[in-house]
Amino acid sequence: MFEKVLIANRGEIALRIHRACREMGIRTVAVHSTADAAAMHVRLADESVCIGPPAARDSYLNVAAILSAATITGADAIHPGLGFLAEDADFAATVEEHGLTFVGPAPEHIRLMGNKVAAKNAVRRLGIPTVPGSPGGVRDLATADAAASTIGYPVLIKASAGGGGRGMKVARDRSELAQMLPIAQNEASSFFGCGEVYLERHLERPRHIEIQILGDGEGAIVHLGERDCSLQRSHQKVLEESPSPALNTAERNRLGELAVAALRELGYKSLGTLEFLYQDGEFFFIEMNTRLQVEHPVTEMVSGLDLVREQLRIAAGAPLGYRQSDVKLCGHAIECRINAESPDSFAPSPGRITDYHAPGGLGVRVDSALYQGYMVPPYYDSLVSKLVVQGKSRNECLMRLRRALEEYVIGGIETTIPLHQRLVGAGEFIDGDYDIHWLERFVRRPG
Ligand code: MV4
Repeated sequence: MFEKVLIANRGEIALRIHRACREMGIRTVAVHSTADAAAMHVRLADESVCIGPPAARDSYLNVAAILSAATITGADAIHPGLGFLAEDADFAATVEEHGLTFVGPAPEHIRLMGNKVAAKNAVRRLGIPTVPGSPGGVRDLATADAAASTIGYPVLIKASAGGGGRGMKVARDRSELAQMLPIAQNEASSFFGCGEVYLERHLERPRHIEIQILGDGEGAIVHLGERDCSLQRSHQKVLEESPSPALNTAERNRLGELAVAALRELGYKSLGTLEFLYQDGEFFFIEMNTRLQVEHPVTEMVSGLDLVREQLRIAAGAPLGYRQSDVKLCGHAIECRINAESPDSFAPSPGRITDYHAPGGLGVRVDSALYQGYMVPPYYDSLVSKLVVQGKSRNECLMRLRRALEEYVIGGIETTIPLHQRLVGAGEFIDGDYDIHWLERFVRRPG
């Protein structure tokens, strides 16, 4: 096992990784920007190195500074966390070239899944249903319109190097396609540094269901059930749950078995998530994430596995050590993402935490790097806490979640706790009756 791991991240996820390392007897190195000198991940780590000024490009994305920090502290592995460098195949390769271990998949798998067209074609060949779309990138209107006619309008124009929904455009007919294609191409090059776009049939009201995979790259690979991530606004997930209220055991097993077979064939190593749109009883693959995800705790709560420990074990060359039949998914878990934002306008609300009291009790988990007196900096993602609740049934989970949300005190800044309090009382949410568009309308309803 590693002796020392450098955590190339910040906030709650850096703390989460630190905790797994601690339990495994691994020493930790925190890296931080000047804005994060007093952050909890820095305070708890065995060692810390300041890697630059507040702007992420100069600190958490500064590859040279991070590698220097790893070298001077004698770390033997780098955990990238999520966001920042977690899905940068070049970074993963550079880490390995420096004789360090990258805690994550092989660089070639990160690279493959980073190109959305290549990813779709690869998984389709491995037996996974994908959204009908153009066979490759589309450059000009003639190619695009021919593809759209085969697919059937409305179509969605997506960036090949994209993901997360930025720059997507809907076209309902040829004239909208003519109008939107150049806009989408321009946005793709400015957002992602690659102007290639592709087309997909636009699914109008799907759910977003993703399946968690864990493999050792040597043939041992399991799925850990799904997460329903349909509750989002502006392409930011707000609440995730497992299992999905929309799936039955047969559907879950079918999807899990397809995903496992495909990734075994690929020789996939480490954690990974296959994202699907689910509509009218059918699954369509859209993208794969090759990293630990924000919402991993809901899977941990139903599976009983520590996903970061598993990631570290596998990166260190250990075999998975269990089979699908050993994986037992129990009960129900829900995660509420708590952001430092106005619950009404969603305007960022950085500032000093004046009061802090986290909920506790049976089945309640809080992943947060907040503490009383901490200053939430304005430079980064506004996620400040994840409240994760588990119960034997979805109803028990909801009862516990309402109670935990009532107990949670975060004073001095605005947070989205009041939005979650409203959400857990909404009839459609209680019934599990929602798609990817439902929350956008709900947040505009008068409270
Ligand atoms: C789609 C779609 C409808 N049809 N693809 C948005 C994020 C990116 N990962 C994929 N996204 C979508 N792709 C087809 N063919 C609708 C979305 C989408 C969405 C997906 C998941 C969760 C929330 C969403 C919100 C708006 C649009």
